Amino acid sequence: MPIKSQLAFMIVLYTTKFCGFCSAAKRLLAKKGLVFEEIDVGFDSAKRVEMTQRAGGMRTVPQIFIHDRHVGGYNELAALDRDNQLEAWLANDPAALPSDTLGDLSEQ
Ligand SMILES: N[C@@H](CCC(=O)N[C@@H](CS)C(=O)NCC(=O)O)C(=O)O
Repeated sequence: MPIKSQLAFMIVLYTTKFCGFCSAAKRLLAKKGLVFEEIDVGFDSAKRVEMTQRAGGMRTVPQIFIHDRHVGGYNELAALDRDNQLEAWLANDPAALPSDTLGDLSEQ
């Protein structure tokens, strides 16, 4: 079995190439030294359907998951970071606040 398929990634990002919000999300995670699995849905319609279903109908990229829990896009990830909730999500803390309750996400 390839090594990659034995790894369970804590953070999964569905992305496309040439996507500024995807680059911003990857930059934020990389700056924190966090590793993630990236699933490019640009030319993979099955993966795009999988993304949309997992993301509750959201179709924009990126769509981000931590421990299989839906974060949202870059704005929601940035809100988790800004409001010091990212660590709780990474620790899979049930008390972690839902990303859509944080701040005014439209101001990112
Ligand atoms: N608020 C979203 C914006 C994401 C977004 O607009 N992504 C663009 C690509 S960079 C996209 O998916 N555009 C296609 C569309 O809107 O259907 C986020 O923070 O991730």
